[in-house]
Amino acid sequence: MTDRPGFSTRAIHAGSTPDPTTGAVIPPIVASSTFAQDGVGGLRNGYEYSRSANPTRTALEECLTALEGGSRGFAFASGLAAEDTLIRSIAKPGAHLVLPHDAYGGSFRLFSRAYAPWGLLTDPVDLTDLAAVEAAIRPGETVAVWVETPTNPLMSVADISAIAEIAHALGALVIVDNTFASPYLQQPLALGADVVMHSTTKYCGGHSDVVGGALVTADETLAEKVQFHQNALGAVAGPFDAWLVLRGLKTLAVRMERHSDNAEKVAAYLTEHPGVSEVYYPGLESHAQHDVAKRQMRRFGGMVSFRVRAGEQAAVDACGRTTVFTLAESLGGVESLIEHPGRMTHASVAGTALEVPSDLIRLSVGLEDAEDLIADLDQALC
Ligand code: P1T
Repeated sequence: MTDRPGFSTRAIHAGSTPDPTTGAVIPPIVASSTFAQDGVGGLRNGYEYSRSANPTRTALEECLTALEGGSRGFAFASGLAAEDTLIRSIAKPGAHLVLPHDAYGGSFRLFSRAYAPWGLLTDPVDLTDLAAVEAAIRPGETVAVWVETPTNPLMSVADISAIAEIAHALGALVIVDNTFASPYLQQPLALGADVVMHSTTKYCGGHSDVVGGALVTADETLAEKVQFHQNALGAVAGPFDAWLVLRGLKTLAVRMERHSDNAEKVAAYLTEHPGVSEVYYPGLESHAQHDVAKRQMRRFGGMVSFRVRAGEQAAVDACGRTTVFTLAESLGGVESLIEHPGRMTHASVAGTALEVPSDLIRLSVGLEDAEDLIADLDQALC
């Protein structure tokens, strides 16, 4: 291999060297909860107990680290478990966090409600407004700016390097939820972020058959804190789940290219549709942060949101009429999904600053033939 192998070479080989005893090309699913010691404390390759470390999870963690270009990676039982572990690694009760005003509803619920007894303070801010980001950071109190870009479901794009510059000058870390872009389309650590977070349930896994999460840190100081908390809190990815995500990562680059091809076509179709009032896709020149997206993303991914002129009930009805798009929450799998964020994924933020428009529909554009996807939308949006 060259000194700096390309993305797909890393995705296929990092963490996956053939098994030394059997030659198995694919890392085995090591289901063992515990590991024999050669005398007390005589660990073999550092393995002691599977909450602390497990060989299948290590394979995934090494691959994630290589793909995000970080110092160390950590795999969790879900995206929210990764977020929870990270917050407890960097914050104390009473700490302050700047959040995107259109973040994933579950992240908002975690920070604003599950952490309520902790007194974690949160300020939802429009991260596309850099002056607002700067004004929201409280030096000495703000532990981090939580960036999600593109955001779920409104697809706004935050300028990661500009936010990193502002946050670091004021002593705050920058965390990027890279779930929508995936490591193939966007590399937050290279843009100055301190930690990348993923719901690996989505594009990393890629087949809607696993729930998982990940963190990749830029430096060792943070990595040690996360490692301590990963073991102390215990919300780790199980070996079979880790194996599924690792398998998914091997095809991430080709999948993201096809997701992007299809989503570009679907977004172009929707912009021409008379019943559609607005399309949110960073690849469109009309997108408010298209220039930032072009600078920091390789392509624009598979997520497209749009609003229908006829209002909430029309949006709900359209979601029930598709036959190729499946009506379901989640995203990032090979199959296309459609959902109504206001009543589904973002129902928990109704009545807050994060409430989404009621006439909004979100698409996770999959890998089917683009013509079939467009024909399906065409009959559903009648
Ligand atoms: O579901 P989980 O693996 O715990 O990940 C949470 C999460 C975090 N960040 C983003 C940007 C997400 O989209 C999610 C999960 N989102 C959905 C389930 C959804 O349908 O939007």
